[in-house]
Amino acid sequence: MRKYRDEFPEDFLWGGAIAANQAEGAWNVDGKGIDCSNHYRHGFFGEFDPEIIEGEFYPNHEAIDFYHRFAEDLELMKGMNFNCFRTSINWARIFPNGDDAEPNELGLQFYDRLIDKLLECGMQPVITLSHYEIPMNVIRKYGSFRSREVVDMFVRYCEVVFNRYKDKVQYWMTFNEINNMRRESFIPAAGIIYEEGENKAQAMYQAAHNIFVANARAVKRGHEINPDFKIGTMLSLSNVYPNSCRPEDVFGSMQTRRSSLFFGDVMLRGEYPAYVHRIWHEKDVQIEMEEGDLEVIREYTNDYLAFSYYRTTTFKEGISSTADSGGVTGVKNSYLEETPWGWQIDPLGFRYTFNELYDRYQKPLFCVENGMGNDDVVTEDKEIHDDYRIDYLKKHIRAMREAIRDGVDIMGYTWWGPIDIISAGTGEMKKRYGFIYVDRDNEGNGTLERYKKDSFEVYKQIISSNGNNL
Ligand code: BGP
Repeated sequence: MRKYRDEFPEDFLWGGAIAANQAEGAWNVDGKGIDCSNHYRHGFFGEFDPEIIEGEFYPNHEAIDFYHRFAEDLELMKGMNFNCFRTSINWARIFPNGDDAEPNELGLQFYDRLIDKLLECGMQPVITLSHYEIPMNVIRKYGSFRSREVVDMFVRYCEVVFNRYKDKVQYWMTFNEINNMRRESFIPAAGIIYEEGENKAQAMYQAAHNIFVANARAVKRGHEINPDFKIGTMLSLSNVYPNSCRPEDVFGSMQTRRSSLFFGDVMLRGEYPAYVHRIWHEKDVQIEMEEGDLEVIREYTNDYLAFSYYRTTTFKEGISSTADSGGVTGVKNSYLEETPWGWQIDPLGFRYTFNELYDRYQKPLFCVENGMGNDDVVTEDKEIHDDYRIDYLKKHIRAMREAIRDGVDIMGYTWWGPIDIISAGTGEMKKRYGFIYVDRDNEGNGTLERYKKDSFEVYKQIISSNGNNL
């Protein structure tokens, strides 16, 4: 029987998280294929350019040049005592077109160097296999995960990297924030571009089914390759409260939440939840399944749930919610303050979310994204006094400790964007999350030099004290 736990476990994973497409740059070097993220000038909530326009500025084509500067950057992370670091392998570096006969050796060599450097710095690599980086050819030629062939391509890509890094990487996650695929305009989540007049729910749920099969098959192959692998799934789970005690608000907020948790329900519990059948019935959705699909989904569930949590919002009946990279955007909560980008800060919501998820899944939880985007000011002495970030950080870590005391099994915490990177949602550089400042602006000007912010030392102290110095 588990006993009361007052503190963070000794083997708690502390670190930071980035994504290849928001940091690496080097978008077309060493044999890399073009991936969907390369087609955005103003982030994933801006316009998707079907063709890359010559002469236009695409922020992630160079990003912060992590591709060439990772060694220096990881030394800085080591200076904060990170014992883990989350990044993605960009699928298009390994299989530039998705359907190539052989993997791209130069792409693999880049990740060899990166992973070796992580290990040398004492950090466990935590690898996302698909973080908004689907090769464009997979989208154009196959319609992405609408097609079963893409399931095979994805599993093959996983096998290649699982085999290559089987003795170096233990922590994996398949798809970043895959629940975002339910949003029509959010192409990078699953690579689905809708056709005029088609039944979108049909296309979305079919692609989701194919992704569930891909996820389960990746878990299966991963565990065959190394039984010690921990392979999670990853969802965007900033939370939503009822706006009032009006029953319609309460019921509607549950339904909104379910539209996200649906993905976890299938991948962590191994079954389609009962409520989905009504949705399929009402939206005229018929899922094509192959023999054995349901068995593989049932048998190969994920080892843990990774998730992002930035904020909460509220649901009010009659007012339609929208979304951005932080999750659902409903009606503002009058009890909460917000960041300059309007994301409402809610540490108790973090504790609430941990409890909610553990009650539902009873699997280890890993918060792999939490943080605040801010427009930092650099003084003449190149100092950045980011008290607001320190405050956010401490309050969320305190809330996480309370969740541990509540009995929730939490594996680790990786702050989103420990070094400033390109914003996923807006493509801005100005929306900074880092403890490390990068000298680059929204138009791509700057020296790319790195400076420590005040928060750098604070996070270092927190990690050194295993979450006690708060
Ligand atoms: C999540 C993504 C990240 C990340 C984060 C913050 O949706 O997984 O890639 O960027 O949101 O969003 P933004 O960069 O838009 O502030």
